[in-house]
Amino acid sequence: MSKLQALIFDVDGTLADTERDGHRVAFNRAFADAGLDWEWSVERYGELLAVTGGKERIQQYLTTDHPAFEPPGDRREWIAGLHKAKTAHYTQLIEENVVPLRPGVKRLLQEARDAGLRLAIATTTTPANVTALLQTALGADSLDWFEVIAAGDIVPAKKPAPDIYHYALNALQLEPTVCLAFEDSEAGLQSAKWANLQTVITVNGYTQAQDFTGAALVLDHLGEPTLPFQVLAGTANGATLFDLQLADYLQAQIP
Ligand code: XBP
Ligand code: MG
Repeated sequence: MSKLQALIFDVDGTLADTERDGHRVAFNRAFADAGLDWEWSVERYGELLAVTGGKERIQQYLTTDHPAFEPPGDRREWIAGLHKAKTAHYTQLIEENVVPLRPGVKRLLQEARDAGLRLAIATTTTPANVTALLQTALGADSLDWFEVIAAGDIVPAKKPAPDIYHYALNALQLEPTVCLAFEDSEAGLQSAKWANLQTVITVNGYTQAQDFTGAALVLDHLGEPTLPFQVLAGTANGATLFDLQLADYLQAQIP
């Protein structure tokens, strides 16, 4: 049995609850800037999250909700421009600190750093969004905490495809058996599972009813000393917060 060597984190919904008050609001602001009367409600956005990736989400929304809409010029370029405006709004919102990190995230990252574990990120979101969140929530040097930041269009296929995890594992030069992934969604779990990673899920409002079959552990959040987590599926070996002892325990279950 090899020892745990790296933790690989998803960003949206896992490090922070960015979708409802971050991404959704930014999309709506970009639509308004473009003179479009489109407004993604909290509920509708939850449905649209079935498609990962912001550009892909806009494309899907056009197909289902505005099939007759003809963007000026090239459709792909127009979507890319709209998405660029969304990214600008999103990073501004994040820099205004509207979305805190989820419970236990900073604590676990610090514990992992102190123990010399390697850290990586595997996310669908645009790299600028990751930079804004990490620097705002964890400080200017926090990008350096992560040996690999695999994000956005760096791979051809977004989650649930495993490409982004393959990319991260390849950059780390590690086998999946010595890593643990952290995700919040079914698409994220699929992506990690197809890359043969054991995965810990922390659910959120948008993902709590999803199917997490095959996850190593499903929690409401990672927990803090004063805020114990709830185990929704799997066994946490009596722990009340997610620490490296629990990470080692889960990794030891890998056949
Ligand atoms: C997150 C996403 C992202 C964000 C928007 O998925 O689906 O698309 O909603 O980001 P995951 P961009 O947490 O599984 O990585 O607009 O920058 O694409
Ligand atoms: Mg996510």
